[in-house]
Amino acid sequence: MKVLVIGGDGYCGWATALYLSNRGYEVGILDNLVRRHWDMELCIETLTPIAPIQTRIQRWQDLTGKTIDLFIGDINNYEFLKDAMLKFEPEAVVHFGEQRSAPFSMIDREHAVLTQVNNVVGTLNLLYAMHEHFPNCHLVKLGTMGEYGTPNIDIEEGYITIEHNGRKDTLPYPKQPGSFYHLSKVHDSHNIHFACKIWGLRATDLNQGVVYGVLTEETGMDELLINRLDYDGVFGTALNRFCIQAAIGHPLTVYGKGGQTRGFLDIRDTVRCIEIAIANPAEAGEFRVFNQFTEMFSVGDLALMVKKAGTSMGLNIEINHLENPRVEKEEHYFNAKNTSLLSLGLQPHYLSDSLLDSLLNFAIKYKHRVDEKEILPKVKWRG
Ligand code: NAD
Ligand code: USQ
Repeated sequence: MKVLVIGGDGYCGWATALYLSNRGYEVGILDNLVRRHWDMELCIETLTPIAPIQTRIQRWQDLTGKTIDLFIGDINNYEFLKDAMLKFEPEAVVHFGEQRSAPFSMIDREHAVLTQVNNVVGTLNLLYAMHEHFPNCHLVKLGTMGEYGTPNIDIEEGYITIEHNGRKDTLPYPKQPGSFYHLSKVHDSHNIHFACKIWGLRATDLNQGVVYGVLTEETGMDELLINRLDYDGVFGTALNRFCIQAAIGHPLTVYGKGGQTRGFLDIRDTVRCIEIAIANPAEAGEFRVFNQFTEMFSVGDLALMVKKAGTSMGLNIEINHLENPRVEKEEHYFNAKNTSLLSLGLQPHYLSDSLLDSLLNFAIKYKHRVDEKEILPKVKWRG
C-alpha cells in the first residue's frame, strides 16, 4: 500500500515512515522542515544530532534497499500539496505535519495564530485535496488526548451517548482543551468530521497521549537514522524531559502539585498504532476516533519512577515542584478508554524499569549536547 507520511521528518513521523517502509509499505515523506527552522529560531536543539532528511533517506536505502519518496514543501500551499499527492497517489495519508507544542502556541499572539493557521489550514487543504483527487484515500490524522481536557467523568473514544429530557443521541465527546495548540486539534477534528459527512471521506482521528522513548527497531539501526529527542521547555515532553534532566543531574521539573494525569505511550507503540489504523481503514463517510495511549500516569508519579530507576543506576536525583507555568488542574479525575486499538491487535510496550534504564542510558550518552539554560519553562499561559 502507498502511504504518504506528512510530517515525516519529525519525531513520530520519522519513526513511522521507517517502520512502514520496513514492513513493505511504499512510503513517501512530505515535510516542509519547519520544525528544524523553529528549533533554530528558539535557539534549541534536539538531544540527538539528527541528519538532514535527504541523508537519512539515502542511509535507509543503503542499509535496506528500500526507497522513500521525498516531497519538501508546505501543506498550506495547496498547489504544492495537490501536485505531491498527484505524483505519489497515496492510498493512505498519515498526517503528523503540525505545530505540536502547547508552550510554543502560548508564547504570544503571533505563535497562537501561526499554530492555528498552520494546523487548521493545512488539514483543510488536505481534506480538499482528498475530496478533489483521492476520495477513497484513508486519512489517518494525529489528534491528541488533550482535546478532551480533564473532565470529571470517564473519557470515551470520540463519542458519548447522552440521554437528555427523555431523548437519546450519540454525540462528539465534549472538548475542553488546555492550550491554543490543543484547540487547533479540536478545530481539525470538527473539520474532518464534517468533510466525512458531506463528501464521504474516510478518516481516523488518533487522539494520541504523550509519547516517550526514542529508539525503534529502525531508527536504532544506524547513527544517521537517529530520531530527534526534545528536552527543552518548549518542545520537550514530560517523561523524556525527566530522563534527560536526571542524566545531567538537573532536578526534575514537576509543574505544581504534579497530580496532572495524562495518557502515555512508547514510540514503538505509536508506529504500530499507525499501522493498525492503516491496515483497518475507516468506512467511506466514517469519522472514526481512537484514543492512542497505553497507560495513564500523573507527572508526579513519573518523576518518582525516574528517580527510582536513576538512583539504582547511581544517579543522584532530586524532584522540584516548580510554580506551574500553565493553567490546568493539578489534582483531578482522569479515566480514559483505549480499547479500540487494543482490540485491533495492539500489544503495548508498558513503561518498565528496563525502558527507563535504556532511556536514561541514551540520555547519558548524549548529555554533552544539553543546554541547561533551555530546561526550565519560560512560557507562561497567563503571559
Ligand atoms: P514534530 O514537531 O517532531 O514533527 C512534526 C513535523 O511536521 C515536523 O517535521 C515539521 O517540519 C512538519 N510540519 C509542520 N507543519 C507543517 C506543514 N505546514 N507542512 C509540512 N510539514 C509540516 O512533532 P511530533 O512530536 O512528531 O508530532 C507529530 C504529530 O503527532 C503532531 O500532529 C502532534 O500534535 C501529534 N502528537 C504528538 C505527541 C508527542 O508526544 N510528540 C503526542 C500526541 C500527538
Ligand atoms: N509537565 C511537567 N513538567 C514538565 C513538562 C510537563 O509537570 O517538565 C506537565 C504539564 O504541566 C502537563 C503534563 O506534564 O500537565 C504534560 O505536558 P507535556 O509537555 O508532556 O505534554 P503536552 O503539553 O500535553 O503536549 C504533548 C505533545 C503534544 C501532544 C500531547 C498529548 O507536545 O503534541 O498533543 O503531549 S496530550 O498531553 O495527551 O494532549
